[in-house]
Amino acid sequence: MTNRLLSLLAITLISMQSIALAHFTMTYPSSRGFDTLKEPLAPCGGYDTPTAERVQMPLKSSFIQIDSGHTAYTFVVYALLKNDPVNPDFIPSNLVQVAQGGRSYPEGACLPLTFNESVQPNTNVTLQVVYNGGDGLLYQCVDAVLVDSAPSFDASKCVNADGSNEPTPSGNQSDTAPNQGSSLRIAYGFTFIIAVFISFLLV
Ligand SMILES: *[C@@H]1O[C@H](CO)[C@@H](O)[C@H](O)[C@H]1NC(C)=O
Ligand SMILES: *[C@@H]1O[C@H](CO)[C@@H](O)[C@H](O)[C@H]1NC(C)=O
Ligand SMILES: *[C@@H]1O[C@H](CO)[C@@H](O)[C@H](O)[C@H]1NC(C)=O
Ligand SMILES: [Cu+2]
Repeated sequence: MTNRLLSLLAITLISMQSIALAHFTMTYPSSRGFDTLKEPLAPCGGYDTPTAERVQMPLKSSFIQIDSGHTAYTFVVYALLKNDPVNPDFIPSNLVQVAQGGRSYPEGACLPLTFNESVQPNTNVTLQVVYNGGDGLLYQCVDAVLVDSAPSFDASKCVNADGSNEPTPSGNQSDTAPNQGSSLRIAYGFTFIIAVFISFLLV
């Protein structure tokens, strides 16, 4: 009976650990696809094929909304201006950085994108989010078309879980990130050690 209880506790702790490893999801617009285990695979988290239908995104005041499982992270968003990109196209010489920064709170975050003047309306673009929450680089992509007017694009989806309502310009806010990141990692590590210890007791 005690053993059952202990193993239940160990399983619970281990599954909590997996939830903590949920990394991040692209919530708006939806990414090509999400798979926790494949998210570390460049360039697009295991989803190598552009979607048949491209989502309309505005050239100005554009953004990507993500849901972060990590409390602290940095990110870079790249644009690849190509109609049917394949994996070898995702090389530095083809990628233009359209956002960069860091956040020190989990869950919803609005990542504003800045396209330069030379990008014309109706340009096909694949946006690649590269996210670093401290457990390796993670990738998500969305295939879009940049337009002057995007009535289907819902600006109200741009929400920051820390309550800040402005899409922070693509600045560098990573200053406070490292401390919180490491304390979070220590907490996860501690949970893991306890789980392993309980499992050991059962042997
Ligand atoms: C502007 O963006 C285009 C495509 O995104 C890129 O090819 C070009 O180098 C950029 N120009 C500048 C000045 O950054
Ligand atoms: C953009 O891609 C779509 C298919 O997703 C294609 O039909 C369209 O011709 C492309 N636009 C340009 C400007 O090449
Ligand atoms: C971000 O800010 C930190 C601290 O101010 C600085 O050391 C770092 O170079 C900046 N990174 C980028 C990419 O600008
Ligand atoms: Cu993670």
